[in-house]
Amino acid sequence: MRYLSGGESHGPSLTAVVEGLPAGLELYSKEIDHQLWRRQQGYGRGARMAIEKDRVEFLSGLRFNKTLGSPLTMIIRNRDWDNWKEKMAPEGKAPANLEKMTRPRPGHADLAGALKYNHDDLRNILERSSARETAMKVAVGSVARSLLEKFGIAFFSHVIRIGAVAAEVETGNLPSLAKKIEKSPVRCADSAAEKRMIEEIEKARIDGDTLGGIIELYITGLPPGLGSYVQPDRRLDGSLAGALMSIQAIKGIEIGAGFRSAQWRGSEVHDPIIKDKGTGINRSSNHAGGIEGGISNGQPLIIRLVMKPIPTLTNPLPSVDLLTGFTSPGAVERSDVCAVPAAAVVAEAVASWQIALAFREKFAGDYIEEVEAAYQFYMEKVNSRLQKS
Ligand code: EPS
Repeated sequence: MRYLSGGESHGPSLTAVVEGLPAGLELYSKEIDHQLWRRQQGYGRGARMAIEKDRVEFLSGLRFNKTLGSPLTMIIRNRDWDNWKEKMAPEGKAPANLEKMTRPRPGHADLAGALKYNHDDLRNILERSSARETAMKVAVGSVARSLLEKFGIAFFSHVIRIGAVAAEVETGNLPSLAKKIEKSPVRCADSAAEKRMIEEIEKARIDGDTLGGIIELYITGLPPGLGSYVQPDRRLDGSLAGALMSIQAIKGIEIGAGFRSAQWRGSEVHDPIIKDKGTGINRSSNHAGGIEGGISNGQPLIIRLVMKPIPTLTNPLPSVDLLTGFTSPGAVERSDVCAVPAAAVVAEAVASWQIALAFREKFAGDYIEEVEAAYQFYMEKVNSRLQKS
């Protein structure tokens, strides 16, 4: 499977073409729209989210809610386009009063992008580097998720830190806390931490500043055997890390015990293989976070992501005006104070797509029944080898 997307933040729409889905997969726009809605939530978002009401439209590849096996084209219209038609017109001349953006924001793609593409208006960079693109990441990921959910794979996410405030929530409890997390404005099940996170965001807003944080993903129901050790680019941990790090503002990733593995001994890090009466051959812990040797091992996937604070500051850092050459504060654009809760939903979607790629590699097939048959054949073998009753 593969996909490409296009679209500027204040252009007419975001578009994606997804290829390689099995034919016969049921897809419903209302399910994708629900994921798009989840991404738009979260305390600390800016005024833009009051304008947008993201909805997907299918333009090809689907008939009577079933995929055809042909490219699936999806579009999400930008409501804000109404306010940008002249300034972002694909054709014609720039309006006479167009103000170019010439003061790059430290931490944003502005300066490096201007040098790379030789633009003198930084808007030509920020429009595509903007996290608006994550709306389509979520739509594409939701399609993948629809496929994986048929095979019992479930996705959970929560926020375990915003700025200085850390939450205390047991990762294994995420499925039972899912409802509470969905209702939390910061996707946090620890009520005391939630309150302090909201206070931190308010303080940052007053100071013209922004906040990052840490997201945790918990993915259950994966069969063992996705990914491979035989070539570096087939390792599931490598491909997940690459894809998740490509989400705007993500600066670090750890899988399972991650950075903590450095301070423990091998006997403390590795997960003993045990024989359990109920579940057959199993593990007594999951520090590996569900991946060993680049392959899913049948345990839940546990991934943590660090998001840096958003670079657009209403109290901006020093910069240089590329037009005049004089020192000048970085440009101020309407933006969010904190988008960590939204990034958690994006991370679920990106992980869905990446896992679906590995799933399709293992369980190929041009139509859904072919995929199901391959999955069942394999799982019967796996369950018998793991002595599961
Ligand atoms: C973003 C800046 C803001 C955010 C945007 C990401 O957009 P605007 O400049 O239009 O206010 O709202 O996020 C989204 C539009 C979105 O859908 O998440 C940026 O500079 O990255």
